[in-house]
Amino acid sequence: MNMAQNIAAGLDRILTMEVVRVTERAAVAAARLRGRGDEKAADQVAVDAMRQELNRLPIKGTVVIGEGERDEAPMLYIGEEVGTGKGPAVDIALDPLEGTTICAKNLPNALAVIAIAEKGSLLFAPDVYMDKIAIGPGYPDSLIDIDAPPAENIANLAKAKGVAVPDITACILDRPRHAKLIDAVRATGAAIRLIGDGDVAGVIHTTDPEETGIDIYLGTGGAPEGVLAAAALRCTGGQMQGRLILDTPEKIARAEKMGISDPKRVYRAQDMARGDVLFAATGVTDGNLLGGVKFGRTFITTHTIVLRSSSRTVREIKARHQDLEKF
Ligand code: VTB
Repeated sequence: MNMAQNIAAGLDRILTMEVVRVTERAAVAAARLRGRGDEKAADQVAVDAMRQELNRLPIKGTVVIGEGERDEAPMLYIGEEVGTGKGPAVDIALDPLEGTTICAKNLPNALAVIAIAEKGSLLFAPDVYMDKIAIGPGYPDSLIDIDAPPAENIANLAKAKGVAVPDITACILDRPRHAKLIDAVRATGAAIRLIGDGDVAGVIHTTDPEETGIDIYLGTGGAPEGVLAAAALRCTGGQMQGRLILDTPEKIARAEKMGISDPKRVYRAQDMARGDVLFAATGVTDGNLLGGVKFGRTFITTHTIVLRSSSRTVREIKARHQDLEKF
């Protein structure tokens, strides 16, 4: 395939730049409510801001991972049509404020996040838990296995990285449900970074261990967040496996309605986000990869990462917004 065909086959390149405004705007809105202890308010302003900017994009977009079902989320609900309607038909996964509690407490790694993919290429994940494991790029395929004990995955990773097991750091959500997992990882001698929220960031951090200090992500978190993280990994490289936790007949039925026939299926990143994918995240609070929004006297700065799967380009955009009116 030559370059022109390659471009024609995927998403419009222009979108890579356009999409930055969407997460920037949501991040600025949420950042104004950092550290106020009000998760709901911060989320609400981020949703409003993201929706406004998204509706300016020249796309015929459908939200497939959003704020919830239509009856529970008034905006950016699953199935909502977004964009100007004039442009390519795309599916969208979004989280205007990933880490609402982090933002409310002003702790690291709250993000505004979006992934845009060709129509029909994102997993319709119900809002259930997903068991996840992820590592960064540059390792042999199938080095990790979601069904293997954590000790085995960590030993294999250490060997492939050429370091001792105690030099490996695993990122895990700090939840009582992870007590056994945490014990198992500690028994190996590896280090753990416990995070309060924000497992999209947690998974992405595995892709740049030198910068973030995180080699592997383990544990259960939201399934929608799993799809967003998978979209990012498709662009940066890295491996991820996820399995929906469908432990009640009600959840199995809900998943079935969304087209999931095998409740035990293990999804790799490339199964959750197929085809050409764009991913953007803007830091709301300061984090390991992205700086948070900074409010200056005469300008606002934002820090965004924009990724595209077909070219594997990783762009970091530090923007100085001087027209404060637009926010
Ligand atoms: C994670 C995390 C999110 O939900 O997916 C987590 O990334 C999982 O749910 O930031 P629990 O909080 O029930 O463990 C969040 O913490 C919030 O959406």
